[in-house]
Amino acid sequence: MSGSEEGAAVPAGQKSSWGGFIKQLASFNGDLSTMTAPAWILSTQSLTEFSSYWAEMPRLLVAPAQEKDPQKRAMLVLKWFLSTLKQQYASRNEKLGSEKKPLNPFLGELFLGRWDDEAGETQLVSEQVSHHPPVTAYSIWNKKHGVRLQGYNAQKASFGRTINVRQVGHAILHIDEFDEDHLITLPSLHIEGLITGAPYVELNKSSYIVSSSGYTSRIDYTGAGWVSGKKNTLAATLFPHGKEKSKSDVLYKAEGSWTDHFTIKDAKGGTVETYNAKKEPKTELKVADIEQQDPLESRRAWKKVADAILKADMNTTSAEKSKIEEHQRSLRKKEQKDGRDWERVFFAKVEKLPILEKLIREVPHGSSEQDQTGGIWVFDQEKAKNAKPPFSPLSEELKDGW
Ligand code: HC3
Repeated sequence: MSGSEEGAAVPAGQKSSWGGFIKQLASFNGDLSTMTAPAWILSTQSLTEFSSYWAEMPRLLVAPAQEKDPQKRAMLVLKWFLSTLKQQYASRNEKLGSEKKPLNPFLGELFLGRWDDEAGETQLVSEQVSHHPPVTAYSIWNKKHGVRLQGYNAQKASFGRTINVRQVGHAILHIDEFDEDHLITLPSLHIEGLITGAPYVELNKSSYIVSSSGYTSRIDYTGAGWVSGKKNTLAATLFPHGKEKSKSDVLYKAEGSWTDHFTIKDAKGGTVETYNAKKEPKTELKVADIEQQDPLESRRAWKKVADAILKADMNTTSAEKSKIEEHQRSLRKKEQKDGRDWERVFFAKVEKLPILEKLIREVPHGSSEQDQTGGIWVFDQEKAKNAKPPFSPLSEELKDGW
């Protein structure tokens, strides 16, 4: 049987459920958290974990902090961003053979971890700050290098030929040494391989990185169905603010593949950076043992569901999922009765974020879209300082209030 045949990758005996899933997508309402998929395509990983994909190579995240020239710094931020794409959008495919359906985080779900390597300690806090719409916020920081990445995201999906996903939200990389911010917008994506039963992500359209030092990068994504004919193709240009249309103002160009390799060239065409996604070593994320985790921490909260998925025990999977959902419903009812809202552990909602408002103006048609993410979410130092143990392994560090 050829790999491109309808349902070729669907396990034996599951073809009709897969066919039913595809048919049901035609009436899909756009809220990915309400999508029900066949059991064999369920992932044991919740979306709160996905925030870690931003920093699996901490040395690339902190590299811009060592560069004195703002133009080169912006180029290194572009290089780091492009290096995260494979982890974000193709790593599950590589590990599991296809893109599975992640667990829908519950309100207040946490995912905490740390990377230790030559870049020092890089820490991660990810929190589900909204359930309707589903929004995940995160903060990733490396104190030694004075670098912090903060962001939040939601997804708006639609179904045409396939599942199309527009990401709402943004990330901001702050570099202390230069008091500089880089606003990062998030690419759109769609799911390929639905027909064969081996779904994978392709990126499309464009995303931007806008620096407070005056530079913008525009990244264009194309896939197999385009002129290039190649999967996961990227082409980026870096230019001074407002010069997107002027070819002579391009300072750097990046070209290649986000799952294979790309090069960055300067205005004279000289190669200044190369990156090979297949060779670049990753640092393993350290997460506390499940027994030491807080009940709100993702892997502890979902353990019974994840164990049942791994055993392909669908009755237990849905029974354990229902327990979580019912508990959440009763919490919401109680909050409503008491006239209070769920207290987020690490993040707070703000009305305005001046740096976002300022930098987003450089993005064509850009806006904060805060109506679609339940507000603008920022890491709250005070909340983090007071976060009760055992939000390990971060608790001591968080108390520093950095
Ligand atoms: C669309 C997606 C959920 C959202 C995932 C996001 C956008 C989350 C934020 C991360 O930073 C980046 C990211 C990567 C992958 C995105 C997922 C790919 C597939 C998943 C759908 C909900 C699953 C669709 C079901 C199925 C069976 C076709 O895989």
